[in-house]
Amino acid sequence: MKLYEFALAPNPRRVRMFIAEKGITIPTEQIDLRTGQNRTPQFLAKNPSGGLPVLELDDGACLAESVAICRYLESLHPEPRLMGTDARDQAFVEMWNRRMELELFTPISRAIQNTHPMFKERMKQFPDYGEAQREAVKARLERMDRELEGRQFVAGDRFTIADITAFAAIEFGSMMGVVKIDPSLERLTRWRESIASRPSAKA
Ligand SMILES: N[C@@H](CCC(=O)N[C@@H](CS)C(=O)NCC(=O)O)C(=O)O
Repeated sequence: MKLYEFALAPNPRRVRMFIAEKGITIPTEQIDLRTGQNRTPQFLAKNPSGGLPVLELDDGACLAESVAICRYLESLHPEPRLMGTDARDQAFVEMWNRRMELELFTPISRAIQNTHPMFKERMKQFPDYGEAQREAVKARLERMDRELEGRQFVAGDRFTIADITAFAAIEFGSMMGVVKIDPSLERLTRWRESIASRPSAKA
């Protein structure tokens, strides 16, 4: 197996964290998004969408989409369970992971893509839309602070893929100047510190 990824990008970071939490090792190859290495014919043959990460299996098949990769690794290496235990738990973890993807990761990405100078040359930007997404991120983080009342992690009392998704989004958003967590959001601050202290956060 080989993981194609890029150290600075948030989706590859999700998979790296997942792998680190599993305690497994998978060889990696860096694909530099800044120089368009993901748009070469060789890479598009692996993933026509051009996105990272991609997990190349031993038979040459290429699996894209971060959650699909995590799902596959969870099946191969079930412990620790990061995508839920029984049917009920798995469904709730998925619910939270999708919320973190759709309601946090996506608006953070949209805000960055539409306002950050780094994307100016790469795509048509709509700054007003970017600003609106920034506001949506702020509101979602405030809601997340309320959701964390009485629970240690996003999906309850166990660390799951939903924490990984939220953490990767928030750290990327902070690095790119779109996320700033107000210290008054104490539960969110506590959660973020606790995830940041996990060895997998260094992955
Ligand atoms: N839905 C995909 C998104 C993959 C994606 O968009 N990755 C970004 C990096 S975080 C990327 O490769 N962007 C470059 C591009 O699409 O050209 C996933 O979950 O893996």
